[in-house]
Amino acid sequence: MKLSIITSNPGKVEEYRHCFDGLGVETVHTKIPYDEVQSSELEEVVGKGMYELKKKSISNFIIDDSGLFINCLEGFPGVWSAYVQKTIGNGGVLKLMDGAADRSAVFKCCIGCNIDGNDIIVTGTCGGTILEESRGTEGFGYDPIFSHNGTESFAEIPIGEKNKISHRGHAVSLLMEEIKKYLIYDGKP
Ligand code: ITT
Repeated sequence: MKLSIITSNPGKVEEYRHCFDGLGVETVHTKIPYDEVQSSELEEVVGKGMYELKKKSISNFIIDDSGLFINCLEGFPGVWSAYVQKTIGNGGVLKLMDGAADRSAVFKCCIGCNIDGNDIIVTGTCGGTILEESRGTEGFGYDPIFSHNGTESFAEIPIGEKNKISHRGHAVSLLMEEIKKYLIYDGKP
């Protein structure tokens, strides 16, 4: 099985490669621009993105819309995570949370997968907390300020460990369950 990972984000590509390597799925990184609609739902962004790509006759691919939802900021940056990371960055998010008692947050990853003419959309989550300061050099994006266990940040753990517990790792497990169902289904009623 071969899937194109369509994204502009090299951090995502590395995580998908690492996840899929052990699952017998070959991945190819492909950069194809497509319109990302403005929506408050990751699933809607992914659904419309898949539609755009299929209109261009592209098949057997994965797209990923993800984000960090911080409870005391009412889910911000959420679907605006990429823009917020590029503008105010982790330092800006920490400033917004200055003095916040509730530092809980959830990472979400919505995968849209087109495989042999079938569309699968799954969403993985990972709950945790926002640390008081940035820590670590691994990973990308919000990894230095997010901790799944309240002690180490995602940027302080190796990629293999992050994949075991992360929103993206969770989404890949859900996706593989769906793909397996479809592979054993022979089309007969
Ligand atoms: P593509 O749309 O091209 O895939 P992108 O970086 O713009 O790349 P998103 O629109 O899904 O991707 O933006 C989500 C942002 O959330 C991303 O840019 C990161 O800053 C952040 N993010 C997502 N997953 C993350 C993770 O596992 N660790 C840290 N930050 C993450």
